Amino acid sequence: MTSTAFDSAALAVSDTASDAVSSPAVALTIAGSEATGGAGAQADLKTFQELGVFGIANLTCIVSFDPKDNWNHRFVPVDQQVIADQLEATTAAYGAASGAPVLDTVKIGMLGSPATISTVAEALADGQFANVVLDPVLICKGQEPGHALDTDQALKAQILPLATFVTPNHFEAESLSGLEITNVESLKAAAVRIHELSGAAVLAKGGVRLAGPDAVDVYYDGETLEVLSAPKVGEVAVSGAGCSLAAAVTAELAKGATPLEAARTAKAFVTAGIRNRVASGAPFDALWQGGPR
Ligand code: PXL
Repeated sequence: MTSTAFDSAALAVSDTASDAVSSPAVALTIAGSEATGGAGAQADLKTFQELGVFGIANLTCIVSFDPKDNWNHRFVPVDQQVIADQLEATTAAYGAASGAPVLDTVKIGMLGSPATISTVAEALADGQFANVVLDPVLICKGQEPGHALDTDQALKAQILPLATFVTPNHFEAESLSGLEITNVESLKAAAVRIHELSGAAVLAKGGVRLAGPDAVDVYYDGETLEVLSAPKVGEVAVSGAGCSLAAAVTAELAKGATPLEAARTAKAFVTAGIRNRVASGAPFDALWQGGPR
């Protein structure tokens, strides 16, 4: 038997030893499905599991890349009532009154339309969530630009004010801050500006978009400004890096870490996942959440 093979004998023993229920930290991702498994809800759930958190996904949309059309994104929204139903089921199962592990930490990934943004904002408004991690996925390759602009504006107006932690990439940080980002100094300025706008802790990602040997991210929470840096692994972005970073922050917050600790752990998790990435026939390799093992 290899070390990774499933050990059914050990399972049988532990089955009889205890039937106590488990109480892991729990976290919800409200996100889109990305069919190839690199990004979106799939990346979030894998990250939660690797970090010891019971993961829940409520789907907002289904994205299927189109290999016949330059890998543009085919985007299908989930019906608004179905999104609301998922949120209702989840918050009832893990609400404060449920007697179950309490769900107070949520990650928000791709919402994709103004209608979905309103549905999600409404569900978050009752304040169940102490930690709201927003990965402000602003544009989906192949989405119609007019539609994407409405979505950006709705996200800024309705979801950003609810966030306690925001993880913009280079493009999203420019869009949210209104600043041009060309180096670490301007990335810092953008992180400060986004904190001022939102009140949230900010982890602004330079990734491979800034020149230099290191992948640099900037953390700012109103008091602490910290540059998180790791040697770049190649110069090409890896699918799922942004989703997994925000998901790792979410998992750590669900377990009780401070925002700064969560940011540091997430950076290390993603760096190891990129080093051990999975080759894909799509234009980007995919981050491997098992990499840190
Ligand atoms: O990486 C951003 C992202 C998030 N969520 C979904 C996606 C993508 C990118 O493809 O498809 C569902």
